[in-house]
Amino acid sequence: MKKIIKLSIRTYLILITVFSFAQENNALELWYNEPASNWMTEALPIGNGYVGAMFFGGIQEEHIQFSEGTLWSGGPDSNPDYNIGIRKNAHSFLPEVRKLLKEGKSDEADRITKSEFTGIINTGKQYNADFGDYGAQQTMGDIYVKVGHSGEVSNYKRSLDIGKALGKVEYSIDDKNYRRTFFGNYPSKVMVYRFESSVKTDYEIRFKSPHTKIVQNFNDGVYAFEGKVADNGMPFETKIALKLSDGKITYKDGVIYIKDAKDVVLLNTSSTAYTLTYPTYKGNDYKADNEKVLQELASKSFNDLKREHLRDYSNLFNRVSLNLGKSTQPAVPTNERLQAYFNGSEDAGLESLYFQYARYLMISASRPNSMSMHLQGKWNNSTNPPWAADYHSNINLEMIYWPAELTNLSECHLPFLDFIESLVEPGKLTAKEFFNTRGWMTNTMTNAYGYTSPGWGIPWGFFPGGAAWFSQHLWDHYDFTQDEEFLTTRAYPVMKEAAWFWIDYLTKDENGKLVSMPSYSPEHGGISKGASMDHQIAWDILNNCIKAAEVLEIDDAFTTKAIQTRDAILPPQIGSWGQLQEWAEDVDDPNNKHRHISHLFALHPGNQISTTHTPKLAEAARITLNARGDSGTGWSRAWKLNFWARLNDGNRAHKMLKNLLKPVSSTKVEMSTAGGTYANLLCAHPPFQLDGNMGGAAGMVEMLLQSQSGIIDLLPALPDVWQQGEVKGLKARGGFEVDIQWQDGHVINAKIKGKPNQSSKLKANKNIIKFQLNADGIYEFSNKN
Ligand code: FUC
Repeated sequence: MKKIIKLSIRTYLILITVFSFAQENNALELWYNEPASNWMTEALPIGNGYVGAMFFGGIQEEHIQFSEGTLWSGGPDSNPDYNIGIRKNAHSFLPEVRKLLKEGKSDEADRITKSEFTGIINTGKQYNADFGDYGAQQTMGDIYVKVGHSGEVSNYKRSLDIGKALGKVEYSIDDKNYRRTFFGNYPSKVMVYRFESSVKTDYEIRFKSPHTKIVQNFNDGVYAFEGKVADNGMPFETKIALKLSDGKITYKDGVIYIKDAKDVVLLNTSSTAYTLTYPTYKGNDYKADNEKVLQELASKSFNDLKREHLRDYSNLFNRVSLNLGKSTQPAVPTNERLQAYFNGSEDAGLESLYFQYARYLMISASRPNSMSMHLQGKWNNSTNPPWAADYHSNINLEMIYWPAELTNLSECHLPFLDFIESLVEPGKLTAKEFFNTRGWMTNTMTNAYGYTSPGWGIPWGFFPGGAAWFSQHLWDHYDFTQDEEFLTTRAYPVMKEAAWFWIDYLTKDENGKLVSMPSYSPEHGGISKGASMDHQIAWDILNNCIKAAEVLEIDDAFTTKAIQTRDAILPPQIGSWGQLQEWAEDVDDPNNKHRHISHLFALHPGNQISTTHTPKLAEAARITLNARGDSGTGWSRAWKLNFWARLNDGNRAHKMLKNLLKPVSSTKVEMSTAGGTYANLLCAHPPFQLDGNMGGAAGMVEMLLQSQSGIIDLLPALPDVWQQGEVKGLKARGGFEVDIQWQDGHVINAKIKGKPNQSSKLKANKNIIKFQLNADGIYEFSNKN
């Protein structure tokens, strides 16, 4: 009796939902009226930190693809000679190349450097265009759920509520209603997929994996697949535990058959033998992991898991809210909304949805003890994804983590910070053997197996700035959290080693200035004697080490050396057409539209150039940005948005946001101007790369709040279209949390939270104000002050 009542209430609720979508105005929802037909552009991402999954919402068959972040091909077990790409004494050519560069013979220097690095892949073997032993991030597999129903479908809706991190598929067939609910639960380490129907329904469930099968079985309602990656034997296991309200389960030849069930829940847990430990990178007891997860799940119902998930998710997500004013919020599917926005309809609601989506993606893909996000976050459906879905250090990985501290998701930064630490040991070998220096370094491409060499793909594989740029994130984590323990035990030691590399690598030019030689401005130009980005990155790491030493009250020989070196680095140069020079030589082409604008690092994410302290350099940066134009790949548009915000040009930054939100459907690799956003709001390089989503959100913060110069600057780059609005919970350096409310482009109220009695400066409506937090750690600014 009780059960019948419950079911009819549920049916009633389903009906209400089904008939109310058209009017529903959930500001934090992506929704569509068709199933996804393309993984990259339309399927919707969910995740539990460890696993990233995409669901399609097919009516006759649901397709859920998933990947676990630690599953990689390549590495030491793919080849017994694997030694993370280190070639002994590979630096012997450096003196000759330096001499040639000093003599101005850059063509010859370019030829020698390229030929010395070419052909050095992990094993010292010939460069292998198929990635060789470098490896790639791997999909784990796909779950297909066939639903036994037929008839005409009405009221179809596929949605993702990013306020709750719940994916949904709802539709009716005749008078029968169907609903699926999908989410990733981080505390219980499980992916949850529920299929409900108002009538008894049959299902067929299959798991498919591109990897080698070791064992597949079904016991006590739990399906298990144990497999391994072909080239390195990396084992993994995925388990699907079934919980049914009613009905009957049978299993045959890899297929689970369910008969007559109204409520079916799949609990999917996955683990691999990978560990983030150089040099072996394995040893995790993946089966014990899964067993433990399932044991703990035994006593939890779907509702328990959902409650636990909502508590965990809201704790992070609800820290920040954003309202950009005037929102038309048209009741059309998100793909149409994106198109309408691009065609010119004002939709501040879409902009804040895009901002919060980045936070959703980060919470779903980067949680303590999970693997660092890669080029696609945690979402990868391939064994051979674009750029191996690896860790690129010359913009991409850093950009992927830009919003972590800014948007109050400090914990989500940790997987990247762990990853950085894991690169120090192999990175020391690379520094020693390739560049004859102390310290650690890493080049353009890095993988899960400590690959830090310059040899994979020349010349673009060569980028000595990787480690120092990564280390900026360690400093930032301290700067935003004020966690001194972290600074002492984790950040500073790694930062210092990254700085040592630069102290040794920089050499004097003919004027006695320190330059990077040989150097290569990311993916642009030839080998040179002074890529500005290198100088700016070296300046940044040394400067951060000096600041860290001040905090920690360390004043040793290293600090002295760091100060001397920082101050002798060739500073950013202004060239003949007023531009900021990309190289030590004044050779920039004003017609060049290259996507990388590496030499503006000092403006963002660096802090060496600003409109207030170095207005001439800021002006040169502006000239460079104008010359490079407002197009580019996805991430390139996002970076330009951040640059314009740092130049205090809100309207131009907003224009870049619009350009980033250009609807794109192509999934092919395009290197110059085809960037934008897919229907599922993932960033299109193209193909899909998460950097643009994250860089876009970070840029929106830079428009509303900046703190890099020691002042909490409110609304530093507010565009005309955001005349009123409110943001709550953003973070500023110094450990402050900031709420801002504005009207007619002016700050009306602001609230700053931090440690009791902490003091700092704030800039609001062009005035700089010194403030001190009260005994409760609060300071309130109001326009009347
Ligand atoms: C860098 C960029 C490319 C792409 C790749 C993953 O090489 O230059 O545009 O984003 O990373």
